Amino acid sequence: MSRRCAPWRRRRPSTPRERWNGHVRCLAPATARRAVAEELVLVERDGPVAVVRLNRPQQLNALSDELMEALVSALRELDAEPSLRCIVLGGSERAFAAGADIAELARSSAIDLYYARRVERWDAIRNLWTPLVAAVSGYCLGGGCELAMSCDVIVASETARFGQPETGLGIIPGAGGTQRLTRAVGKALALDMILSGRLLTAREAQAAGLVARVVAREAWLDEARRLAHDVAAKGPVATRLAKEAVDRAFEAPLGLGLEYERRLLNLAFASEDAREGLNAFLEKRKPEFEGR
Ligand code: CO8
Repeated sequence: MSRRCAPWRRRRPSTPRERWNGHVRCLAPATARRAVAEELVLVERDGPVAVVRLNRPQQLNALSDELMEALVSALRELDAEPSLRCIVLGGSERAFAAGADIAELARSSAIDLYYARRVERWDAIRNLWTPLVAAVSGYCLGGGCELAMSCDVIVASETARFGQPETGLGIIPGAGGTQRLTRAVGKALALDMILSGRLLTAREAQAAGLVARVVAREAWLDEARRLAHDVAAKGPVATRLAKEAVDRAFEAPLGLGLEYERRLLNLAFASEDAREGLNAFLEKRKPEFEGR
């Protein structure tokens, strides 16, 4: 059965179509936008873990405005789900992400960038409660590297290449690269990468402290999933508070950071999860955390 297009469909010939039982189905604009967003970001649930994959393979997952919008909205939705305990964020085998979309940047004025609220999207990722594991294979460059660094842990395939090549385009890293990379690998290596465009191999990135685990080419996603399931098995209140406390280590002097940690420990201690975890150990059983 094929359907006639609604009048708005005829006025907007560029609205995406969907193949449905061999026929073209016309999509209302909101539905069409959602379909496009769903294609740009693939979400798969695996119990308490979600795997979110960037999906612009022709452009090596370059982070267009549309892709970032879809990504942030998918992550926010997942973050609000109480049963979700950890998120894996990955790309394809060839590229985690090759940076911001250069064609889009070239078309933008400084004022476009200023008003585009792009930075707010990056803040939204940083402010997620749920622990995020970046699963990196292939190119992880520019905004892609900044995206991986916005996650809590990076698992890399031995094929991964990390870099901040923005100065080669006449710009500088703008989504945290100059700050997070420097904190992760130190000033000497960060400046080497940012000024010369040097790419780090996965092993170099691991030795420098940017990457937590390096695995064989075929294992990048499975290892990230495995790690996410390990995180998901822990007390959810505790993993969220621990992430918050570690992040604070990069923002506050030691004394304030220790004070913050003490307060978060008290908060964790007051949770039902803490009662459950401590008692389960004494009763020699597996804890059943409720995230409260
Ligand atoms: N943007 C848009 N398209 C891209 C990008 C990109 N970043 N990277 C690759 N592509 C496209 C290519 O144009 C090409 O498209 P087509 O087939 O239509 O010609 C396709 O992807 C495949 O790329 P290549 O043919 O170049 O593939 P190679 O294997 O030869 O090279 C590289 C792979 C080395 C990754 C190469 O593509 C490259 O150097 N890409 C650009 C890397 C880069 O400079 N990234 C930094 C971008 S700027 C940035 O990230 C700033 C972030 C600031 C954020 C601010 C937020 C507020």
